[in-house]
Amino acid sequence: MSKRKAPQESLNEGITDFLVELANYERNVNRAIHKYNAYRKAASVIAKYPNKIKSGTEAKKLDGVGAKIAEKIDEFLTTGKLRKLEKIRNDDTSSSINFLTRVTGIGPAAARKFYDEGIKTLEDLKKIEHKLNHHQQIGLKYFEEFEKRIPRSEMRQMEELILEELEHVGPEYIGTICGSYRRGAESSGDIDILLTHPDFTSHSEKQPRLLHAVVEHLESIGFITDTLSKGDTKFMGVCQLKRGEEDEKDYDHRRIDIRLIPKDQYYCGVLYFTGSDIFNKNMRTHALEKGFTLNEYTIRPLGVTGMAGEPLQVDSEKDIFDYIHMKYREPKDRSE
Ligand code: DCT
Ligand code: MG
Repeated sequence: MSKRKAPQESLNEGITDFLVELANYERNVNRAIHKYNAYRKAASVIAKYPNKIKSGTEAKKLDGVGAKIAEKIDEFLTTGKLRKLEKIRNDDTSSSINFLTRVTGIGPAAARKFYDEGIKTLEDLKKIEHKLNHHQQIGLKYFEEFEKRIPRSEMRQMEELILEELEHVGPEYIGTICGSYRRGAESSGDIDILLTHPDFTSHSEKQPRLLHAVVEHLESIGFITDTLSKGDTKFMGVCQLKRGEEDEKDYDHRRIDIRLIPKDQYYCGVLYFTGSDIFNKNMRTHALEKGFTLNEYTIRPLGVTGMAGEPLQVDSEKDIFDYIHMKYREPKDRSE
């Protein structure tokens, strides 16, 4: 999961920017995930709105924009700023905690703890490096590089390399680069790869070798440079493209997640990890309305008592849309 979302370009950029800033504040400082979701949702519907918003009342007609957000939009449109945000930006606690959470491995709770210990800046973190866990140390080491979004052209090169190397590890592997890249984004925050293999299903034994063989191979060719965590089905780490002869400088280190998914759950996984997160939420809600429960693993019918039944067979993403009577949406049309 990437930390820095691409700014949403739209006619109403001023509004969507302040909503995203408020969202991050609620998540990182107050740990109020519902408020975070509400601001993100409002930002996302406003980003898609084709007109320049002239008042809170106009914005309030959109699904996901309530009275309180409408009020803030009015304040922003009339004064050009938001007192709440000015306060947050000037508040030492909020700005420090918000900053610390930009380091991968530091979540809202750890950020609060560091802040309480007087650790507020990158320099402070460097001084107590020995007290950080391995994940946080790597986050610190590559802080500047991880802040940069990955251009689509570089994502394409990595996709080509990964899929080719996968073939070398075993011709039966199936791999998909999901996340914002699959949705066609011009830049991505990280690389989200899903893998499956016909030998691995939800009924078979665990097969960590299937994942580890791929990781070890990508390490051996120097593509994977660091490991943040490595489990039976999920690898989190760092990768870097090798500089070619025509390249003027080295490529940046990038965050990479690789997940091994049972074959029968692959398309639920691909759907989920393609996102966006807001699209997923809306699709889950739609599924519930149609009497199904959908998550990153399975889609199951809900009985009259609300109990979930056995997982339905899924052989493509489209199968999932079909079950819940939703018109198929190409990845590029899944921003919400
Ligand atoms: N996801 C989700 N809910 C979350 C987090 C993630 O449904 N709370 C899914 C949807 C996207 C996918 O996982 C990958 O997550 P990210 O990498 O955070 O999102 P992204 O769309 O790939 O964006 P970015 O370009 O910033 O990586
Ligand atoms: Mg991503």
